[in-house]
Amino acid sequence: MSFEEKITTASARNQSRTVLALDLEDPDPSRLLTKSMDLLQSVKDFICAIKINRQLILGLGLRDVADSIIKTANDLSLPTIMDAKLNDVGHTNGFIARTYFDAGFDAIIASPIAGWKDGLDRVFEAAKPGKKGVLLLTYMSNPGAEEFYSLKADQMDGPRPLFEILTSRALEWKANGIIVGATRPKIISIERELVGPDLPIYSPGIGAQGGDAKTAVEAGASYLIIGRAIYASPDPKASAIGLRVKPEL
Ligand code: O7M
Repeated sequence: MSFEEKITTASARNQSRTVLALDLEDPDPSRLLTKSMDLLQSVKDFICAIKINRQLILGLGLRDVADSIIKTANDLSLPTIMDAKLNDVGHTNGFIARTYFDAGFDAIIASPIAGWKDGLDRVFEAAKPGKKGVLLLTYMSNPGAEEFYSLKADQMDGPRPLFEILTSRALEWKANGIIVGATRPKIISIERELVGPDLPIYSPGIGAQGGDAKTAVEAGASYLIIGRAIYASPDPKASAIGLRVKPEL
């Protein structure tokens, strides 16, 4: 199954749009692993994918993440997304993407700012043979993101904000989804207009960063990336249930 088939199937099965951001921290690797696995078991029926970022890879090492978390995710039929935010020249982008895909990740996150030629081209090349996914960051959730993503740049048809240009590139390059902060529902709706109904929009920034799950979905988000509102809650399972926004039938 491709990444897209896996996430749509899990979303329908668990009636959830939640991508769990597994961002737990602990200086002791074995405690970090236990906490991560416990969390996963308690929310597995209420999420549709798992996002892992570099802080977990730094804490546990890629091999341990592959042997424990990715293996468990596969057993639970939940796809895994590596939040690498790739943004380098082609050969290192390609190496990093291949390494994560070989370890078992179903999708990877990259920043489109590096451009196509000898930049993102290698990430898309690495994704192709195994039906892996590439998700591109087009507008971040933090307040400082406005400094750059809203800057206007001259195009053939006049000045356009950077985030709109990045979104057009995501379509052109056939990305499997774009990432737009849930803290910016207006931007989500503009991007939804630009990409049409089919390209998934992933929205982080729910709860701890001030975004609201239902508002983001109403604005056009397809999936919600949620971390602290679940794992830092006194009852992660109840929070995962409470934050669940069901996919349309
Ligand atoms: O729900 P939180 O705030 O605890 O965590 C949000 C997660 O989403 C965390 O894993 C961040 O790395 C990620 N994220 C953002 O918070 N904002 C962004 O603009 C982009 C991301 C992200 O997932 O980028 C790929």
